[in-house]
Amino acid sequence: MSTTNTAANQNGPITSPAGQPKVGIIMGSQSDWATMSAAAQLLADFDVAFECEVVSAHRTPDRLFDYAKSAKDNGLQVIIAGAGGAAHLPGMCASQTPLPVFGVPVKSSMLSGWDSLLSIVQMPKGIAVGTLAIGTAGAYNAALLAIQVLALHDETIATKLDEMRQTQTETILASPTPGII
Ligand code: RP5
Repeated sequence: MSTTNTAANQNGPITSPAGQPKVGIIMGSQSDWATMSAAAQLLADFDVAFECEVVSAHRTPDRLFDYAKSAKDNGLQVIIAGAGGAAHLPGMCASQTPLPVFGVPVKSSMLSGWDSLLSIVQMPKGIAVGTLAIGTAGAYNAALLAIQVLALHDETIATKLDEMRQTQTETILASPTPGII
């Protein structure tokens, strides 16, 4: 399957850093990109190479199986899968790869993402999906977890992660009084 490491949304393209993609970001529809672009942006900010694909569990099942079965051999180390509604994508992907899969529930129009959350989080025992929060916070944190996994064996990423967390802490400590920035 051909993959891309540049994805575009209304805010412009997010281009992966050069090199072998380590993180695969898949989503069930183009409509999920508004949410999942938060994951791509954080990986780009951390200089972690990624690839992005629209892969639907129910509309393109063969494409999903091809992607998941070949992901490890293709050099990926983590997969982030976002979907909305009856969100089978993360679980079905996890069933076809030994790589860690982080699932992002996309906020749906009818049930505000409760459907997405419950269908991703309630994996029966035996196949694991790490489930994140609904929406862009979940997509961002999925990328953060992917970065934390990679940091176990990459000192450069680990150092950036430490710096990011330190900056976050200092930002709060610099303005601890509500309403006074
Ligand atoms: C799911 O159905 C996708 O993940 C998306 O969140 C939802 C709606 O898809 P579209 O109708 O916008 O293509 O498969």
